[in-house]
Amino acid sequence: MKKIVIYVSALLALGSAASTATGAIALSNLTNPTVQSLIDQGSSGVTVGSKRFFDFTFSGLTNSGTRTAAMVAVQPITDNGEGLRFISGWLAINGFSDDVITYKVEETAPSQSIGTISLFSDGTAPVPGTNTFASTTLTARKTSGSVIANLTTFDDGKTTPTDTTATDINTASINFGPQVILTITDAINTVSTSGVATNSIIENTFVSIPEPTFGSAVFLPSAAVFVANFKRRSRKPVAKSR
Ligand SMILES: [Ca+2]
Repeated sequence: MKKIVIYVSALLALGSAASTATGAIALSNLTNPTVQSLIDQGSSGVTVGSKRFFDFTFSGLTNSGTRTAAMVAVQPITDNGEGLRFISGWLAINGFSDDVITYKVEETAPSQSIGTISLFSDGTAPVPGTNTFASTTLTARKTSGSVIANLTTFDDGKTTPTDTTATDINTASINFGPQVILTITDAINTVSTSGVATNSIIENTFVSIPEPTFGSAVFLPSAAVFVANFKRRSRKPVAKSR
């Protein structure tokens, strides 16, 4: 009995050591975090609820020079999922700003996996003009590198009386099969040739779903097909012998 207790507590210690070995810290514990703070966290990253965000990179370019990761503030999203809110003064006046943020997101909760991604942007063109718009594209890749999601927002500030230009879309979301780790690329663009385009908030939100287990509704239909096939196969020799 004593041996079992020691064994179990050793296992528990091992388990807790494994979960903290990454050194990830809660995003809410960082003071005034920026994308640079997240880059500094390296492969340890930060957590928002049960999601871990790590391996951040940043590149920023405008027509008048570069932008830095410290110019983009970060807040945790904890409503209707878990995610990151990027805040900055993206602006284009007869020019452009192109930022690219990449990172990895992992669902650390046991028996849970990411099944939905949502993208929000408040980008618009307060002074509409030819070829003047704010647009953000989120690409999610599996660990294999294959693209599982591609979401885009677009706003050129022209919606009335009828939106004769491209339709303004400020939110986009997609559902897919459960994924434990995803690589995310956010391309945040403002473009202007005659007006003014702005962007100040980008949100990436991830919703998890329970991982399918044997006997669950997800697996039952395929199990039924397997049994049916098995029955069919096992009947064949009988049919032959007739
Ligand atoms: Ca439009």
